[in-house]
Amino acid sequence: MTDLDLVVRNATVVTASDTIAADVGVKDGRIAMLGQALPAAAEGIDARGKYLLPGGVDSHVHIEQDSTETGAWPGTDFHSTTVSAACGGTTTVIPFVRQTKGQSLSQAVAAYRKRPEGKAVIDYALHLIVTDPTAGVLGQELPALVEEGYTSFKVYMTYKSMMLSDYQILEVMAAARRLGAMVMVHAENADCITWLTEKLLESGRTRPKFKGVAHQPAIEREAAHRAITLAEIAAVPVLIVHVAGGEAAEMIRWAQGRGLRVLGETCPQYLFLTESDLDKQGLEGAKSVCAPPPGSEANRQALWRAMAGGVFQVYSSDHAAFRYDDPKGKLIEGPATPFHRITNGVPGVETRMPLLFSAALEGTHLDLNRLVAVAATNPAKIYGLYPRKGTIAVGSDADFAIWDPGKSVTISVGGLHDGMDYTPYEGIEVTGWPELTVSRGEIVWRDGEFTGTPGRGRFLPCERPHPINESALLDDLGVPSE
Ligand code: DUC
Ligand code: ZN
Repeated sequence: MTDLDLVVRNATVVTASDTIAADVGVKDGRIAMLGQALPAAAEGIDARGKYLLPGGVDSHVHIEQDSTETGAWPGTDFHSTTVSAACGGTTTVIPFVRQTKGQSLSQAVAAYRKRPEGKAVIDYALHLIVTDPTAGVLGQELPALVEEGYTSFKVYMTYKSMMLSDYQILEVMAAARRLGAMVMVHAENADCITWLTEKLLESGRTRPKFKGVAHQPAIEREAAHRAITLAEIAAVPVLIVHVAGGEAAEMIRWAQGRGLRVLGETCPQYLFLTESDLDKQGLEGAKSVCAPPPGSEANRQALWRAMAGGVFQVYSSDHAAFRYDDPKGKLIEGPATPFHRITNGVPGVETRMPLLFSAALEGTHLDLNRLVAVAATNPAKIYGLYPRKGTIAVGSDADFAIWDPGKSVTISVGGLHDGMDYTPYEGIEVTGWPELTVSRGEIVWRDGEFTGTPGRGRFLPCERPHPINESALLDDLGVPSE
């Protein structure tokens, strides 16, 4: 008789650093043993010929959040999105609490915290979107919220209802520095987008493909460089989210080369889609409209090189799922919707890991260890969830997926679980798919069946990601002490 609840035998266990043949023993929701020939357990699984990876940490997802631009409402909720995540090998998601201008951030948190209740099937943490950095928010609310486990602040450089001035971004960054929180930046130049959009519309260019012109790579490049500069001045680490352009990636590489703590995140829509997806028949291109949008094939190759070269630390889905055939979805003005009124965002929480797993098996730009790093371990570290989440180690939560590298799947909306009416990855063939997902020791997805109960997912308070030694940072930047 043993006290293990679950043992997975003969797996090829992949972490961010190692690939080992091992058994994994689970007790009370945590990994209790790693080794060879582990004792029997209440349940045993043979994973010979399969990979066992940490459950993915998708650190950029939008759930039950309207579009500030079009007012669209997602076609999915906390239940369908987290089921979908688990079926794709992800066991932690980090959505956003968004403050509206004039609103108390703490009230926004209290209201949003109700949304996952009774619905989430995997664990979740929350980022804060700061749209109104008043003295009260900076001086009282953020310090209290950091103590409660909300340790990452996102700011926008675009979108009228959310964007901050450079001055305000510096204020948020300074607060993050004082509090040891992480700053995430959506980097696009708002005025450039507005000006180009006006010119395009004046000349009758309204089709989805013009989204790519209105958000051309220089717009992200300029803003990424500005965000890096602001973070340098505020002496704080910064993460540039959803990097779409090779040019912005160059800015990040440049900053990293100077020793600045600048991190980069990219997403499947930029590694697997291009501007040709925006230019499909009729309004089909709307299915790939997001901001920033996917770019040229040469741009896509540049992003893969940046992934191979270590520029990106995080690979997230930026899942923002608005239905195509729905008056409250992508095409808010129906068949006549011009590109700038198409709701931004693509679904991708379930396909994120399989797309990159397949690429990692090919091995051209990354291997499975690097996949684990960017899709699980790094986000867990950056957002203060490590080592509880993001790795396979004794004491960590038993969050993992068993991947069958022999399984070929043609991605199709019918095979996904997010409740959406399309996937932008329709028809892409991938090798490998999770056949089983375990969340805190419980099998929630096995052989095509989801078995987790709604509401079992728990809120994860985050630790401070980067305890910052302010004087050391200033020394790094060459600031004299007197
Ligand atoms: N862009 C955003 O800024 N947010 C959600 C979706 C998107 O495409
Ligand atoms: Zn986003």
